[in-house]
Amino acid sequence: MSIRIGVIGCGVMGSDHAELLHRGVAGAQLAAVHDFDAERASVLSRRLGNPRNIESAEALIADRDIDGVLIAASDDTHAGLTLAAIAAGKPAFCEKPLAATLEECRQIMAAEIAGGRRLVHVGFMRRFDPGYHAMRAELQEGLLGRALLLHCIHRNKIAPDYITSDLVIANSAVHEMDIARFLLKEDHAAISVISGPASRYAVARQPQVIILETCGGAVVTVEISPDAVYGYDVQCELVCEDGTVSLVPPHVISRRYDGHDGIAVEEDWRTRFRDAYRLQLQEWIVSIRDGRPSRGASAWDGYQASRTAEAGLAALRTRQRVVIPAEQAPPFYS
Ligand code: ISE
Repeated sequence: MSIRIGVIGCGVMGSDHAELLHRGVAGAQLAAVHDFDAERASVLSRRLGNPRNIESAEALIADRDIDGVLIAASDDTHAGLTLAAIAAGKPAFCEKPLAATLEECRQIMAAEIAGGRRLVHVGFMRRFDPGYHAMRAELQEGLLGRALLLHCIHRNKIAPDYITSDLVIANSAVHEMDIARFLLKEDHAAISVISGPASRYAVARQPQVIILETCGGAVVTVEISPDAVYGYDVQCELVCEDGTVSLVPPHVISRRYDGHDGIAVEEDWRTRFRDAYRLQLQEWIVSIRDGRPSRGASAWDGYQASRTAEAGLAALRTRQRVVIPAEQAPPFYS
């Protein structure tokens, strides 16, 4: 029997997830959609096999014919909807960020713990990217020795107008904060941020260079350029005692055409991480079918990423190195 999913939020990310559930994920059924703009939900429903268009998010979560809830509505709704799914005893896939505040993240974890079941998956899709996966496995195998440094580059073509310097940290760099924890298996201990000059394409925000220090002593450098113009580009190199390992852009062809020889640069994260998004949803569906927690980012992971992002915002404002106090994961999450 298929796992029946209801998607809340039919914007760019919600539509992509809905489309994958409809066409690209085995064992899933796109059973319902909801958007505060009912017409937008109808258009999506018509395009994807006519799942029910349910009038409210609450009704969708409570619906007896929905097995799991995918939350891709605006960031400020994430906490309330995730808490409602937990209260209904249903698995919730929540797009990043888990919540708008750390207090809300804590409420979500408290609700999960009180219910005694891990129900929350946070949509940090890079954890399912085959490249990052292979890098982590390489480190685990131990051939390269201990990890010393991690260099991350994250460039958007041209970020949307609403992206401010704060959001460069909270919306974009948060992926690097999560993937660094995932690769190195160490929490962050401190963060520093230095702003570069604004590009002439977007004077209202600046590129940021971030330095993260991990609890184990590794150092992570992160460049976030929201307006790189030439395309979407994510790079990562892990420097270990005996060698390094890097991401290779996932392309199967190189083209010689019109005076150029090379591989195309992606437009945005939706194409660059297409496989990661699909594999992530596949794992979520299998976890629901098997009645176990998803192997993706947990509420604890979502909370840790948000803690580092919040410390990053303080570092951006004060131009000081900000210490992130150590917090032990509750046994429920280990
Ligand atoms: C966006 O919200 C994402 O999540 C993308 O993965 C990231 O690359 C982009 O910078 C963000 O704005």
